[in-house]
Amino acid sequence: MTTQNCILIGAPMDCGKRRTGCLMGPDAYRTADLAGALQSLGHKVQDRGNVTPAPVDPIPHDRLHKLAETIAWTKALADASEAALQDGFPIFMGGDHALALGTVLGATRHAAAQDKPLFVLWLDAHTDYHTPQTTDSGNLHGTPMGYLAGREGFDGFPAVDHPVPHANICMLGLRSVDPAERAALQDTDVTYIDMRAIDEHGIAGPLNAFLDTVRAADGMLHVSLDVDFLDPSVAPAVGTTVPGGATVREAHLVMEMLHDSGLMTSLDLVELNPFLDERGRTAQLMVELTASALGRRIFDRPTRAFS
Ligand code: 6HN
Ligand code: MN
Ligand code: MN
Ligand code: MN
Repeated sequence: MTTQNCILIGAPMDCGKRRTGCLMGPDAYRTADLAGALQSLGHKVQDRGNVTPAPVDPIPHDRLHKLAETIAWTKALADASEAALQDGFPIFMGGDHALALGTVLGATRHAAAQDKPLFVLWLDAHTDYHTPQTTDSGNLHGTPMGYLAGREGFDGFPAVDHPVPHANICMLGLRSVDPAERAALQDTDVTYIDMRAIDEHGIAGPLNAFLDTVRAADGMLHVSLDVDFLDPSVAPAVGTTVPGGATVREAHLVMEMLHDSGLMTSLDLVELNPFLDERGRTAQLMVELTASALGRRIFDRPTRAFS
C-alpha cells in the first residue's frame, strides 16, 4: 500500500447554516483519534490545527445567512487547501459543507497549476447546487457545487478561475433536491447516482464508471463526504438528516473502492454536528470510513471470485 502524507486540517466552519454545532467537528475527529487510525495503516500524519478566517464586519442581508463570514472562510480555506495539496493528502475536518467552497477552490487552483483536470465526487443526500439567488433557505452550505461549477451570482466570493466542468462531477447518494437545483442540473452532464439508482444497480457499478473516467483523464479527485450521505439511523449527528441514505456497508464500499483506485487526492469530512451525536458513534463511523478510504480492509487479499 502506498504510504500517504496525510495532512489533517480543522475547519470549524459553522456559518453555512443556522443550526450550530459543526464548529465542534474537528475536535470530535481528534477525540475519535482520526490521526491514530491513519497512523496504524502506516501513513504519516500531520495535524496542522484549525484554519482561522480573517475577522469580518458582518454584511447584513435579507436572505443570506452570514455572507461575510462565509466569504472569509472561503478565502482562508482555499489558501490552506492549495498549500496542503503541494505537501500531501489533505483531509479537511469540518465544519459544515460551506467549507467546500474553499477547499475545492484551492483544489481547482492546484490542479490548474499541475495542468491536470479536477474531478469531484460529492457524497451527499443533497446536490448543494444552489446559487445565492436560488437558495430558499439562505443557507450557503447548499451552494458549493453551484459555485465550483462556475454558476453566476457569487458576488463578493473569490472568482472561480478554473470551474469544475459538469462532466467531471459525480453526485452520489442523492435523495433531497430542491426544485431550482433540479431544474438547473437537468441540462448539465453531471453524473448523478441517486438513491434509486443505488437501489436498482448497487453502488459499485455506477461508481466504477465514474472512476474510470477520472483514470482515463489522468485527473485529480476531490471527495466531499457529507454525514447525511449516510442513513440517519447509523449517522444521527447531522442537522439535515434525510431518511433512506447509504448503509454502513455501502459507504465503506465506496471508501474501499476509492482507496483501491488510487485516484483520490483530497477529502472533506463535513456536516458532523457532535452536539447531535449519540456517544460519538457518528464521529467514530466517519473515522472508520476515512480509514477505509486510506487502505483499511477486512482481509489483505481479495476474496476468491464467486461465479
Ligand atoms: N448540505 N437544499 C437545502 C438548502 O437549504 O438549500 C439543504 C442543503 C443541505 C446542505 O447538504 O450540506
Ligand atoms: Mn452537503
Ligand atoms: Mn447534505
Ligand atoms: Mn433549498
